[in-house]
Amino acid sequence: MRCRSCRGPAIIDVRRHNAAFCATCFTKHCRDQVSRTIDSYRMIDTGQKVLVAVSGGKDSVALWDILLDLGYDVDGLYIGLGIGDYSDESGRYARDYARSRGATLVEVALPSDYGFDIPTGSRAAKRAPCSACGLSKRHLFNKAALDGGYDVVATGHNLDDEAAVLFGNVLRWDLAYLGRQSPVLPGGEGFARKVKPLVRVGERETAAYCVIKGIDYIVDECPMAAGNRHIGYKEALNAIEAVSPGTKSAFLFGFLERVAPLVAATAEEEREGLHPCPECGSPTVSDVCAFCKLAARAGGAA
Ligand code: Q46
Ligand code: ZN
Repeated sequence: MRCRSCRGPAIIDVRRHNAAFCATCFTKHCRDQVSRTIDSYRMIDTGQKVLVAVSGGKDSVALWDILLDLGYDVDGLYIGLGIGDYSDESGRYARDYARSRGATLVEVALPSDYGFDIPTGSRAAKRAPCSACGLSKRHLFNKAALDGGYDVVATGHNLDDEAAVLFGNVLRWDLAYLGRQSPVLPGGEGFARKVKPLVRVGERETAAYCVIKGIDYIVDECPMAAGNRHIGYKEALNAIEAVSPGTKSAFLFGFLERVAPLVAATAEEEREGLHPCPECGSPTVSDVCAFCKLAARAGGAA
């Protein structure tokens, strides 16, 4: 196996690109994929401040690393979700990485800042843990970005994540979610722009990137992920990808190019019904926003 770029001995193959790379050319390839994604979706304008949501996992630390190497003005944001040892450990990885690069890590903790954690919140609100967690993270990413004067929030969603989300939305023909599925969600009244610069990079590649660059990350899965539908969708897509490399990427990018423009109007309509939450000021379509409702049910305070 020879490196596609320098013809030296390769250490990793990327079957969907029908290519193999040596360590140096592979990290460059990852950076190039991210740079190309940022440019083609106009994710970050010159001089803009970026806040990258860092969980301590491979995707988010790899993204932070790549954005720093590309020269962006980027700080990290770690959210303590109060998921026992998993949260303690993941926070440590995020802090260690920040220290290793002399980078700034903004921290927010649900238990100490809002008086509840994800296990309690999900039980109190009778929501699946990942649903309570997802809505809390969205709220807190946005709030941290607005409070800190950041223009853009970047998350580490990779190709496998986005293809699995798309697969789930298609299986249910959920047009509202399909309309919102984009690598870039525009900013606006009460919203920071949200971007996913890793959509062209696969999960196996972010792991390899971290290993090659000597970046430590939390390997354990979140204990609350068990039974999560998302995992089943990923496995189904992996089975297809194994026999037909490139399918995952064709599925996602075919949707983004050809179908997303047709369903975008559904998301637009939703945005028009937004007004500030009377409790916290975040944009919402209901009387009180989902995060404030969750915090109230869990006995905390937004
Ligand atoms: S942290 Fe939260 Fe994930 Fe854990 S509870 Fe689910 S959504 S699995 S990325
Ligand atoms: Zn609110």
